[in-house]
Order: sequence, then structure tokens, then C-alpha cells
Amino acid sequence: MDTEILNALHKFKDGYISGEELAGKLKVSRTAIWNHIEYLRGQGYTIEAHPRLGYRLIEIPDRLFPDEIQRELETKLIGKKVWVYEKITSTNDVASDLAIKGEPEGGVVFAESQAKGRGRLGRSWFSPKHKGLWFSVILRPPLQPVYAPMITIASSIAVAKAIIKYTGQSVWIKWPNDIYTNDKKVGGILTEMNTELDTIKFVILGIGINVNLKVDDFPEELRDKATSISCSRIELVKEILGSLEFYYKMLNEKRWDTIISEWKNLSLVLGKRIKLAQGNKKYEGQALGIDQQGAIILRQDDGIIQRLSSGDVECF
Ligand code: BTX
Repeated sequence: MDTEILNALHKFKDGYISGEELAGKLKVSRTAIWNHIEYLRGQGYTIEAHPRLGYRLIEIPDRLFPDEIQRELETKLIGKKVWVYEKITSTNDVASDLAIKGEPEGGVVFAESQAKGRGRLGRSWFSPKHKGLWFSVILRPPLQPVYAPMITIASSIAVAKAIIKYTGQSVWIKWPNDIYTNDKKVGGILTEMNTELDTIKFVILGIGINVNLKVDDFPEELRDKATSISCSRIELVKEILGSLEFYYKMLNEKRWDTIISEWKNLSLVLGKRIKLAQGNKKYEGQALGIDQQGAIILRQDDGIIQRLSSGDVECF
């Protein structure tokens, strides 16, 4: 019922819809409509009630309500089913449990905050309440596990492009999984995979983007290196889900050349001198590009070409 009332309010957003019309459409009393309007107001919706004209939706709250995420969402797969939690450990864990239970691909788990949001190698990911997009997508790509790093690459392009399109800001990808703007990290991707023999059973694509955080909201140790974008989370997430679907299709069609060339246009490291750390191992040289399995190609000063599939990069 609340969904139907919301749909009607959205439809008549530029004008009013009378209580009588709403009651007629939904076959309930005007008092019932009023009660639902009050409930929606309690949820944070600003709804004007005019004695003669009826109701008008003024503003939606900054909350990741499934109704708002899915409204006019132009995807066929990603986000057709969503779960939204106020607080959970990590969206990757919850999405993984769902995938193990057989949930098909395309489902997305969102959290308004994460108690144990994580990055690569067990690092923690700061995920404060209502100040970002913390979500995980269940995917079942028909690819061999060696191509899994390409899922991170394609998704980083999808996220970067969606942010550029929606905010107009310059956004870059720092290989392999970070999203940068203004020389600081604004988001990251954590791709976790469950395999069987030589096939991927499922992938959990975890995405974290800082939205509407102020400098002081970050813990001290992140202030110099992290940043945030300011925009409507709901609108941005719809843009991202659409973009993810587009690049996921490209990935499943193995259009590696297109993915690599799009990555090059957005890369923060391409052509630069970089230091790459892989645990205790350190490499240094010029980043020449990535290959079809998402590995970075590095030319060392001694001329040796290294192909590295993971690591932390520092640019000069
Ligand atoms: P990463 O290993 O590349 O980066 C982790 C590092 O980033 C941390 O050690 C810290 O220095 C820094 N950092 C932590 N939180 C933030 C933040 N909010 N903004 C900027 N820098 C930060 C990056 O891993 C992958 C992150 C994926 C996060 C998503 S959120 C939804 C999903 N669930 C989950 O638990 N993780 C993913």
C-alpha cells in the first residue's frame, strides 16, 4: 500500500493528487490514505497536504529505501532484487550467504552502515551511517577464475563512469580497485569469489563509495587520503547499477579490448612511474597497461617486464 501511494505521489509530483482520487484508486478510505501519508512522513518523506487540492510529494528522504532504489531503475538484472539493512557486519558477508543459499545473480545487498566493512587483505573499510553507498552485488559470470580480476576492472570503470555522469566531477581508477577524485580515494571495490574446479560459482562484488561525508567525519588517519562526493545517494546508486549492468554484459561477452581501452582513459597509473608492493615484495617501474586478465604490466629500469596480478600501487 505504501509503495502504491508513493508511486502515485511520484507520478503527480509536479501537482497534487486528491485524497479522494488516491482512496478510489487503491480502494480504501480517505482516512486510511491519511494514515499511510502520516506513516510515510514518519519515514522522512516531506508530503504537503492541501485542504482542497490534496497531497503533493515535496522531498524524499536520504534513505536507501528499496522503493526508491528500484523506482524507474533501468536494469534487467542488477538491482531487480534488493535487500537493505540498517546495520550489518559487511554487505559482502550477507550477499555471500544469500549466494550460497542459491540466490540468482543480480541481487544487491545494501547497508546504511557496516560494523565490519572490509577492504582487501582484511583491511577495514570505514562505512558510517547514511554517509555513503555500501553494497554488494551477487554475480555468476560464465568466466574462468583467471578472468576474475577483470570483474574488478570492469566494475571500476562502471562506477567511475557513473560518478562522472552524475556529478560531472573528474574521477580516476587507481589499479586495481580504487576510485579516486581530487587525488584522494573516494571509493573502493572488493571482489570475492567462490570457485569450483575451473569455474566461478559466484562472485560478490562489494562496492563502497563515500557520499556526503565532511572532512571531520573521517577518522584522523583517513583525512589526508580519503574524500567524498556530495550528491543524492539514491540517484547516484541508480546510475551505478545501470552502469554496472552495461559493463557486466561487456565482461561476459569477453570484450577485453574495449574494457582495456576504457580503463586506459580513466587510469590514474597508466604511463606513470609506480611502486607496487605485494606483501614483502616491492617492484618499481613504468606502468605500461593491463592485460586481458586484469594484471598490470610494469617495465622495470633494468628493462625487465613484470606482469603483476595484485598489489598496492603508489604513483610518482
Ligand atoms: P583496499 O584494501 O584497497 O583499501 C582499504 C584501505 O582504504 C584501508 O586500509 C584504509 O587505509 C582506506 N579506507 C578505509 N575506509 C575508507 C573510506 N571509507 N574511504 C577511503 N579510504 C578508506 C578497498 O580496499 C575496497 C573497499 C570495499 C568496501 C566495500 S563497502 C561494501 C562491501 N562490503 C565490504 O565489507 N566491503 C565492500
